[in-house]
Amino acid sequence: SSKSGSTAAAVINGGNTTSAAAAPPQGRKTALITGITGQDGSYLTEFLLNKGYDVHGLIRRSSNFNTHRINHIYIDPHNSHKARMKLHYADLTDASSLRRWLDTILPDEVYNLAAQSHVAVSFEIPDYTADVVATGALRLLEAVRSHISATGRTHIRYYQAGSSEMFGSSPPPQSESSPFHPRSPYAASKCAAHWYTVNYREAYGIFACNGILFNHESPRRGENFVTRKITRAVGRIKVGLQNKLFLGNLQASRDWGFAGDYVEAMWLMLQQEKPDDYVVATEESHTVEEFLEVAFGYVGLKWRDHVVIDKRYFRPAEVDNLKGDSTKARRVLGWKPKVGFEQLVKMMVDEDIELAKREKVLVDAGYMDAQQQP
Ligand code: NDP
Ligand code: GDR
Repeated sequence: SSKSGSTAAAVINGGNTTSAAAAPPQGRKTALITGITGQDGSYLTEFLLNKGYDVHGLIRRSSNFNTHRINHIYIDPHNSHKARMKLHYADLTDASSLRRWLDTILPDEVYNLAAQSHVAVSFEIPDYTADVVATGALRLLEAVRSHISATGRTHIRYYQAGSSEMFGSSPPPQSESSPFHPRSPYAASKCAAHWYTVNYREAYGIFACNGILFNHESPRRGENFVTRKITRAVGRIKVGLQNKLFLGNLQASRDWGFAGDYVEAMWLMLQQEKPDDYVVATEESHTVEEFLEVAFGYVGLKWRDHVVIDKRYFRPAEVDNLKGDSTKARRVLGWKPKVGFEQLVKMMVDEDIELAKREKVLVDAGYMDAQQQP
């Protein structure tokens, strides 16, 4: 891709180019990722570093360190000039920070992964969820548009993290042509972000793509999403740190894939000749109960001995059945998932057994309370 590099930065910064604005060696691409500290951000960063990209991530200020998912790839720039992943403070609720980092980093590709991504929590904080998920995407698109208009860097490409939640109560299988019927403030906000992205593509000719990704999980999944909540509990029950697992609706069905496979689809969308929207899914759906069967069964436990239904985990409106039709992504992008359902569950249980064993050492040594639950 063509890179205007430090010249454009010099114009925007009034001649004061910063070290971050220095153009990387010819031919190396630069990516900017929002939500780099999340599950997908960490896998996408590993993927892009392997492809030879320089990766810049926007992180938000937190009173606790929030970089645990990317610590293993972080190289302190004080120690090495070879660091190819760099982190900067910004927030999707702060438009000025988004524009400033675009102007400084001069990315070739922008991946908007940041979100208040918990569906149940979006009913508790609907206003904030809309601000980050819907208006946040708009702020970033607008920052990209004004950055392009100021610098002429028209080759820049944008990825929007869309969700199968947008289909909501639309009957399965859901494809790009299925209608959206969102069932939560989160899902409604993702629909807005989807249409903002389509609009900026049509109105300004920006290379902007929506990935409509079905659920994808991993050992790095947040601990209050149902899959990880289950596998964490399996690990802790197996080593004797926990006995009960409180859950909500076990009959909901989801199309669960592996996050490591899905980040490749994000990248592939931005490598096409034309920007477009794609459903990414395994095309297989399983209930929460089936997930429990496989996860507990794998280590010789019976889920019915441990699971207690707690009404607080039911949602005001539920999405009953998601099963994707990813024909288009398979045909156009040549993408397909590598990890199947059982393999995914076992991968997560294996890692969470190891984690629970480490916790057990701390509990036995008196450094941690056994009741301390994730
Ligand atoms: P996570 O919840 O693991 O990560 C979300 C990321 O967004 C974190 O890095 C978080 O930072 C960051 N973030 C939250 N609020 C803000 C804010 N105001 N400003 C800047 N950054 C913020 O999500 P996933 O990795 O699972 O998902 C990635 C994206 O894909 C999200 O947009 C999600 O909605 C969407 N998606 C996810 C699917 C899935 O199954 N995983 C399926 C379909 C779509 P911090 O670490 O500080 O909290
Ligand atoms: P989801 O994921 O809402 O599909 O959104 P989650 O794992 O939270 O819920 C899946 C299903 O499990 C049921 N469930 C429970 N869920 C949670 N979190 N905790 C429980 O105790 C529990 N008991 C039952 C839920 O009711 C639901 O039906 C995820 C997120 O990553 C979104 O950001 C993303 O857009 C979608 O996947 C695709």
